[in-house]
Amino acid sequence: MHKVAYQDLRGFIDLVDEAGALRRIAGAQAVHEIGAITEVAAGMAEGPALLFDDIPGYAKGFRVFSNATTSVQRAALALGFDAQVSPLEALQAWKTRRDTLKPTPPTFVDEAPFLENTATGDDVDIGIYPAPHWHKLDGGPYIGSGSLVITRDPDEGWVNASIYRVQVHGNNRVTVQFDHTGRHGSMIARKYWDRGIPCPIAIVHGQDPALFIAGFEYLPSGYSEYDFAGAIKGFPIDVLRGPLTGLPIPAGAEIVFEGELLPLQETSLAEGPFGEFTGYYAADTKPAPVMAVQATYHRNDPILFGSPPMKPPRFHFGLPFRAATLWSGLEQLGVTDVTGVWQHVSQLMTVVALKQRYAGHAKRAALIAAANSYMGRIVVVVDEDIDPSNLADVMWAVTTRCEPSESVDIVRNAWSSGLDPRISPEAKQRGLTSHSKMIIDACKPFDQLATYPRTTSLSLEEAKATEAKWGAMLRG
Ligand SMILES: Cc1cc2nc3c(=O)[nH]c(=O)nc-3n(C[C@H](O)[C@H](O)[C@H](O)COP(=O)(O)O)c2cc1C
Ligand SMILES: [Mn+2]
Repeated sequence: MHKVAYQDLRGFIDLVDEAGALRRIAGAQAVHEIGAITEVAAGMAEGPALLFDDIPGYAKGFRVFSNATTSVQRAALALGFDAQVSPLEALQAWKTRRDTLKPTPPTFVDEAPFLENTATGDDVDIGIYPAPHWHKLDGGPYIGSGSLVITRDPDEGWVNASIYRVQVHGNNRVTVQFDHTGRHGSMIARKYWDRGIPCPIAIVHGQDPALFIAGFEYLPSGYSEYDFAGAIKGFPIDVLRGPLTGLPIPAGAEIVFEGELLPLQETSLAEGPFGEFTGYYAADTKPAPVMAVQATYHRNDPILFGSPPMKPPRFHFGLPFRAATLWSGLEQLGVTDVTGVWQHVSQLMTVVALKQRYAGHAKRAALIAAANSYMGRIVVVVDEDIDPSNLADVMWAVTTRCEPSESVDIVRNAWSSGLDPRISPEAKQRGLTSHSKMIIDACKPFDQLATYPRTTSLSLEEAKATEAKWGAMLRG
């Protein structure tokens, strides 16, 4: 069975360090500076992961880790893949494995390092943790930008563990922000609130990247992210029953909050604004449910996991996991000969590569991709000689195989969201958060396949073979 080479976040950081991709930074301020450095590093080609220490105003050893999986290499490492394969090969390997993953339930254990430091009741002070102000206009410090929020369905008993942002509002108060009421965390909380009781909740600030990836996946209700993360790792996640809530908490967690998410109808705080993954602010503040933090736990010298949204193409994951899901979806719907799917600009542009078999094949794939591209305005289809992960190649196809007057379609009133900066405030007010999508058919016209001017370029296979034989010499 496929296994990853790390147990917990620290194990992953060690692997990143061994790969030469970790930078230790001392003295950066929690207000805007950690965020600024994270953004600049994420904008570099294969930019490094960052471990901040000696943060002014906080105890030495209380660290922040950012850009965990922002590079292709580290996203592949998180999945336990050979970092040497090409980005598209890594995504294809993930697609294939994801299709056959066996849910792997967690194992309960009795000890966890996070019990090294505990505080309850009046002793709770979340101000000891270096929660960054990530972007300049953010409404406050966010201790949770990539934190795992754990709740249990009161009727069915299954445990949800997903990523929702967490803003600090005081010594023992945070808010949890659900983008919409269909989030499992929101649906579960509402079941408690409808009975007039608060929802027991645990938040982990510092989990391993398998849990981070699982927490981002669209899983069906009832499918615990713990089981998915165990499947990614190839072995079960060790969990400890939370002393206060009884919720399963990853034993390898760095910082843990336990408490109650108070009924939104009774208590709320103004949440945000917070910089979004589009590179813009979406709204001013909105009322969000409040967690009363009743207990905190942390390992000695805890590491706060941070994954702020940043201006594209910077993204939480160097491999576009949702493109893999779309790729397998195309196959399941019977679209043959798809040679690759990728998303650029932080998921806002989707590219499908395929070998055309029949007239309309490319458009069939493009329409499915368009329908499933959340907030994405541009969908491009290219032939099989184009690597969809290579934006320069994709644009070469667009500029040499697409005739705009014939090859572009606009699909109106399609799936976007209130985060879309281009939708007018009036439309959003009316609940109209759809936009249009441009489909660019950058494939050679089907009836010209045999006669299209031949390319001067090496095929993908030839380029790969040449790289294998001569690459070391070229790199010097
Ligand atoms: C770094 C990061 C931050 C996120 N922040 C939020 C958030 O604040 N609110 C939200 O509803 N979804 C957020 N998401 C998206 C959800 O985690 C994602 O859609 C997940 O599949 C939801 O899980 P669920 O179906 O269990 O609710 C974030 C994802 C990532 C990777
Ligand atoms: Mn879920």
